[in-house]
Amino acid sequence: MAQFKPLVFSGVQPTGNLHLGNYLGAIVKFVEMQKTHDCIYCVVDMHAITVPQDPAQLKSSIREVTAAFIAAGIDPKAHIVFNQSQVAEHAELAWVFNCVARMGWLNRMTQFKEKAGKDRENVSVGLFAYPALMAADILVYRATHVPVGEDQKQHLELSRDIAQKFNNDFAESIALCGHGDAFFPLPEPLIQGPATRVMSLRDGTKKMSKSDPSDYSRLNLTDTADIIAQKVRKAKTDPEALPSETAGLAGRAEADNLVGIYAALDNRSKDDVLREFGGGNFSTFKNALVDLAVARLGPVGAEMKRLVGDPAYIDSVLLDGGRRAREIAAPNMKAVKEILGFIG
Ligand code: AQP
Repeated sequence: MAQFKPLVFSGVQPTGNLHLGNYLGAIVKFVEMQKTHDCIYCVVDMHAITVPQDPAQLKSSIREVTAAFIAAGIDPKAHIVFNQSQVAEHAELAWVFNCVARMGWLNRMTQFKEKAGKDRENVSVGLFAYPALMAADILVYRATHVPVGEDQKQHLELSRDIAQKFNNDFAESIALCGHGDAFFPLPEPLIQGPATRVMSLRDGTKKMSKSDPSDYSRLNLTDTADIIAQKVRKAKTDPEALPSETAGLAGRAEADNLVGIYAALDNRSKDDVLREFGGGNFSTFKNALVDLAVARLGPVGAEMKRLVGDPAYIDSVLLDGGRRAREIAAPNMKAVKEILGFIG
């Protein structure tokens, strides 16, 4: 198989309040990957419109996600930060991938089933085709590594299947056009880091999510210290004391989640956290969790608010990133068209 230059790509949707799950599951890893790789981080606004969006709200959410990236420590000069819709090649390659991906593959996507629910006939075609656009986001840069939370594993596997099928279907043309035995890398999901699946504060069996109607289900990056304290104190628990070892968290989804959040925020293992708090009651533990969450999220939220107050700066970052992203995407898309047999 051809060798590809290591390149990281990942995206976040501008669809509402960024929460602790997005932060620990994705953004913290984005920051880390900058030390070892060239990285492209994208505010995926075209994914956002797969469900209805208010245009004014969408614009401010795009700026807010960009601000979160920068506030968390992503360097938009050393790496690339931009919003997806600026680079038309994402949509162009997505169409090609719509023609490569099979209906059966997309029919198996659990996120579509969850989001469409009983209203399947009424959701947008875009919601169904979302994973093909996601594959295009990654592969239009021929990116090799994709840091994501656990919930995106299935979509990443589909991206690999699409890349593989394209490489197989067009193997002869790929070779004739001088690209060896494969045009696309098989992108590797990086599902690791502090917390790959942060659960809702109200229900430890559901993932923390932007679209949960209860704001008490999540800690938002811009929550004030008072709000964080209220949400953590109201977080669902059970009547038992905290166990002294992780084995004792089995079957206790809410306790497991809170201990996992504490461990992730403090860069410790769950066992280590339980050595400190095991045997104690939840109220002592929750007080410590409030202090830790405020200490970790407070500075990020404050910096986000400062950056959002300077939209001209945020927009300049996105425009510069868009220009640099296009420089990589355009020649790749041109090569895809040549491989397909298109003229021009
Ligand atoms: N609860 C989570 N735990 C760990 N990682 C998570 N991610 C999302 N929720 C959790 C990761 O955050 C990145 C950006 O996600 P996204 O905004 O592009 O899409 P999403 O997964 O749809 O996020 P939400 O918050 O759950 O939104 P809704 O409510 O619209 O479904 C991804 O890497 C994701 O894995």
